[in-house]
Amino acid sequence: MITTEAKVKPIDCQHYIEGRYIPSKSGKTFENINPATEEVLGIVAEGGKEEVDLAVQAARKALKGEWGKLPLRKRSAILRKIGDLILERKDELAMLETLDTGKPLWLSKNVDIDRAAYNFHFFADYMISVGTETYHQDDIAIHYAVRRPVGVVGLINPWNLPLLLMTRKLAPALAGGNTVVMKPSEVTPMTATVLAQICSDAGVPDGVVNMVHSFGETGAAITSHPDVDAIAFTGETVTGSAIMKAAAPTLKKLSFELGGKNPNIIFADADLDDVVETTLRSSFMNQGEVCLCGSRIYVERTIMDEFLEKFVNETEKLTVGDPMNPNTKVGALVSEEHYRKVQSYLELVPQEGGKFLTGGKQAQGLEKGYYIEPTIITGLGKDSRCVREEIFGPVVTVIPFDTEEELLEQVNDTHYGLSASLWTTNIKRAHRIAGQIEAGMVWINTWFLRDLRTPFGGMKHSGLGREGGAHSFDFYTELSNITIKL
Ligand code: NAD
Ligand code: 6OD
Repeated sequence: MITTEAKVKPIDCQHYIEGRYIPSKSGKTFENINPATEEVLGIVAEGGKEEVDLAVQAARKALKGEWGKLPLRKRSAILRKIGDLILERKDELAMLETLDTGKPLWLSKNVDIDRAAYNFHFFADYMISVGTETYHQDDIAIHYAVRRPVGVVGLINPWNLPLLLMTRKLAPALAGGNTVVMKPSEVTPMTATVLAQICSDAGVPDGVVNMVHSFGETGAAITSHPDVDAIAFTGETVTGSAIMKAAAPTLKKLSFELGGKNPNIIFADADLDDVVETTLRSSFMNQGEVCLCGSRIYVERTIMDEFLEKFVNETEKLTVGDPMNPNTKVGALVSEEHYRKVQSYLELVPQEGGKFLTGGKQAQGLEKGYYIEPTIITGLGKDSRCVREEIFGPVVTVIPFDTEEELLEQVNDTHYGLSASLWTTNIKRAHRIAGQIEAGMVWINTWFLRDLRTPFGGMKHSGLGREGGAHSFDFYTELSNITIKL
């Protein structure tokens, strides 16, 4: 039995508009469920078009106010303070994130909340160091560019890394002088609700940060709103496509971080212990609910048996269960709906000719909650739905390969192109293969190693544009070129 005892009380969530928490005009609400226990955590205001209108109006008004005109150092200091306050409230935020998502508490603390704070600290530094282009055209003219805010930006986010991903957008948006309307996932509303208060406590003026809670239709009211200038979205590829359509009539600037079905490629000369240790994380961290997880594992045939023996053995040692237990490595999936989706893929495995080497079912001995055993599948062909579609759970397929040509053909035979990992000690091969993988990010002999200055994002159907450092800053600012005739 799960004994989830929160030292922090879960919270009811209201919208945050012009510096105040407010309920929906309609009075509508929905329940927020703890996926680890199936208990109701709290009540969430269900916003609609009316709340979106109010939030956009507030953001529009604040755009004309002091925010965008503040001296850079002052705005930077506010960003730094937001990061500091996130760290001060780390235990509380980590607890709320775990209650909402079902992920292990240690993971919320060490990955989600730490990174949320760092997103602000990073952009607080970045924004005061960044310059623009200047050209001296002989004795004819001097041209220089200035940066301006884009305007009102809609920030729409998924449930897997709620605060990490929201702050990855909010920090550069604020750094650029924009005002925002945030829409957290309806499945994980709590940390964004606290974040709004933290922004205010750090000195962000009322109306700069607004938030509406609700489902996809309300997200659509943001993406089609004529007074929203840009949309930064992370979520499913099909949702990205719907947003692009909705945003087209008003020609909004768009940034998309979408789905992935990432390859993890293991050559025979790799350090197998290192491979297995990292592959455990790249397969099952956050219950496999990370867009960067390597869910398609390709192993050179000569080491397939040795790799599988070690990988299965280590996978079976992973503790699945209570997210509050510090020994837990795999917590609960985020919701009943998502659990059913992952289960539906597991049911397909025997029909598609696959074999479970371990896992393949609900985790045993847990009466309540949405737990699935870490699952390793072999024997599936390249056209299997489990190999082609994003499952977004603790489920990986392992496929052998013989030649580089055959490997690359399979690796690139997907409309996704987010990330890849590549394991080999042959540097020439690493460079050769990495350059041919159709993915926005390729890790060699590692995974999930990030530097916020680097471009983050996917190609093909995995995204549009890049986040990180200059890339984020370019998205959240407009360049205006000024020419002085000499
Ligand atoms: P989702 O697309 O269902 O929902 C994401 C957000 O969009 C939610 O807030 C939702 O309410 C909102 N939304 C839904 N329909 C909408 C519409 N028509 N218009 C506007 N907003 C709408 O995604 P999810 O299930 O919450 O998250 C999982 C997905 O996110 C996976 O595909 C995963 O790969 C992807 N993801 C990608 C990255 C990345 O960086 N590339 C990071 C994390 C997650
Ligand atoms: O921004 C990051 O560093 C990061 N690791 C993001 C992961 C997103 C995928 O769900």
